[in-house]
Formats: sequence, structure tokens, C-alpha cells
Amino acid sequence: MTMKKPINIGIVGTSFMGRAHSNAFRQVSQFFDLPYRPVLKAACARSAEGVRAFAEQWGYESTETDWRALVARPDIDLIDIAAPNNVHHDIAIAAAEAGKMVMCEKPLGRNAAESLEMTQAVERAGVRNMVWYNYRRVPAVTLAKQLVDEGKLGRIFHYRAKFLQDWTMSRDLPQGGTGLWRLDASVAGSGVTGDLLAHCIDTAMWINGPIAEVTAVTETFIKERKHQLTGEVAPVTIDDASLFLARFANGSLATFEATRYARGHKALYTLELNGQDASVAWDLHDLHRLQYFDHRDEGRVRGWRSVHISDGDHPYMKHWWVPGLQIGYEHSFTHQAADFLGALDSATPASPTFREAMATDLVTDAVLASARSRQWQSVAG
Ligand code: SOE
Repeated sequence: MTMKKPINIGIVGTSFMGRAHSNAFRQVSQFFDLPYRPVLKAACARSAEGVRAFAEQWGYESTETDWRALVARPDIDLIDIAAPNNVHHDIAIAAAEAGKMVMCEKPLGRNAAESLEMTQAVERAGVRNMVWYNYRRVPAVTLAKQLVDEGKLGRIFHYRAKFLQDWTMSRDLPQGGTGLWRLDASVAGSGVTGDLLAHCIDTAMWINGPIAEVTAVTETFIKERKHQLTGEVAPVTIDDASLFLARFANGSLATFEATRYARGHKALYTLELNGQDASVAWDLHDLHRLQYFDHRDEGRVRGWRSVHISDGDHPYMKHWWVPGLQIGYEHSFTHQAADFLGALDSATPASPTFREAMATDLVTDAVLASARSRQWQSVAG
């Protein structure tokens, strides 16, 4: 057991991601032997009452209602941004300029221009930084990456990803405001492109390398909704569905689809790679399994294997229970916190850094541009 140095965390945001990140910071030192130990120093949100209740629930020592006050505190080492997308940019840049490490919920910016400024700020300040693309750290997904890196699949021909939901289908659902900011493009940046496809693109490029060009179609099925903050009926500015074809730099072809209008699907993130020698497939609703097909198997017993990712030699699993006992969604965040803290003393920072995550925003920008122009679009970068 190493002596753990404290890292004082100041978190901005106390909703879904505030809880997911806080849970990761609370769990990580118990399950991973790391040189650093996160200390839940301060939580920040606009409602004084709300943030006090959150701090009490999760064990934060203090609260703030203005993120600028949090960033100015000398006792904070790391600012964790778990607030809506429209504040990522200003908080990250101020935190970097104050010399703090910065962790930011995905997507990094509302567009690649914001992401670039954020990236330049952390790089100028020389502070460690990372974006929470948690699905990379689902052990089955990490294993898929390992198998591809080891060449087990051979040359990759196809990548296929979907992220399907149905929670915005009701016409009566208002847009904007608490809990519904993902329906307001001025806050979110875009609809499912930045919210859901961003996950698919991050994982895809991590496993299969850069995306060179895309051709996309988007749709907004419900054109007007009441705005929760103003009460006015206003045009809907997000994309409800976004589908695109892509060509990777390695020559493989891909299809990507994300929608909030797939009745019956709540968060069905699926991915599949088909290579010369083998294929892998994964499904978030069955996240502890990796489907694997190896054409080199003896013909008589060749077939898809459903590998239960719960053994000590599977990624991350030796840190948890005993073989056969599986873990879930929240652990992907704990793994990300472990990787971040574990890499602090190493020359190679944990991935994705802001610069690596900006690559995803360059693709989502290209997807939206292609949907507008109805033309193939090269990915800048
Ligand atoms: C949207 O419903 C959402 O919560 C995304 O914002 C998350 O990033 C995704 O992991 C699950 O779906």
C-alpha cells in the first residue's frame, strides 16, 4: 500500500453527472491502490439549499454557489466540471488559468472552436486534464480495444455503432431548463449528435483510429416545444436523430446512428467491428459481455462466443470482486478516475485529454455540417 497524497476536488454540478463523478471519487481509493487520494473538498451549484443537500449526501466538506469563487479557492487542486455544456468552456479556462487540474464531462465544448480554446488553455497552463468518456472504461469495451490493438481481428473492414433512446418522444415535453437543457441547442451545442454520437465517436476513434470523412442526415421530428424557462412555444433547435456514414483513415467503413425516437430503447449503445479474422460486438444493456467470433477456430465448433467479462485477467476486474461477479455502469467512471490519478506521476497522461476529446468535437462538427450541406465532409484537424 502506497502513501496516498490528497487531491482536493471542487466539483461544479450536482445532478446526474455530479453524482456519477462523486461516486467515482468516493470509490476509487478503496478499490485501486493509487499514489493519490481524492478528497471531496467542495461542491458548487447555483441553489444554496440544493448544493448543501448534495454536499451532505455525498460527503463534500464545503459548498459554493458561484463557480468563480470555487476556482479562486487556494485549497482546491482539481476542478471537475459536471455542469451543462454551455458552462464547460468558461469554467475550464478559468480553472486552467488558476493552475488547477481540470476534468470535464463530455462533450468537451459545444463545438470544436470552444474545445480548441479549452485545450489551448490547459496546455498553456501545463495542468493535467481529461474528459469523462466513460464507456471506454467498461471492461468489455476496453477488452475489445485490446483485441484490436493485438491484431486479433486482422484488417478492420467495418465499424457499426448505435445509441438509441426514446425519452423525448412526447410532444408535451418542454425544452430547456433544469433536467431538459439537452433539448436546447444554445446550452447543449446540438442534440443527439453531441450528446450520444459523441460517445460512439470517442470509442470508435479510440479503437479504430481517426475518422477521415462523413456524410450525415439529421432530423428534428417535433419542431416546436414550450420552453421551460420562458413558457413560450419556440422552435426546437436540436437534432432529435442523427445518422452518418464514415470512412476511417485506415480505410474501414462505418455507420453511426443516434436517436431519442427509438420507442422501447432507453440507452441502447451498441458497437461492432468486423475484421478479416474476427469480429467483436458489445451492447450497453448487457455490458458485462463481449461477443467474439474468430474465423480461425476449428470449423465444426466455430461460432459467436459470449464472453462474460468478470474474470481477474479481464481489464479492471481484478480490482473488484471474485471471478464471475459482474460490475455495472457506475464502475466505468471509477475506472476513469483511477486511470487519471494513476497517470498523474507519469509522462503520459490518462486519455482522453482535452486535445484527444477535441477530435470527437471535430467529427460532430463535420456531421452537423454535412447534414446541412447534404455533402460528404472531411473532418478538420
Ligand atoms: C442522455 O440521456 C444521456 O444521459 C447522455 O447525456 C449520457 O452521456 C449518456 O451516457 C446516457 O444518456
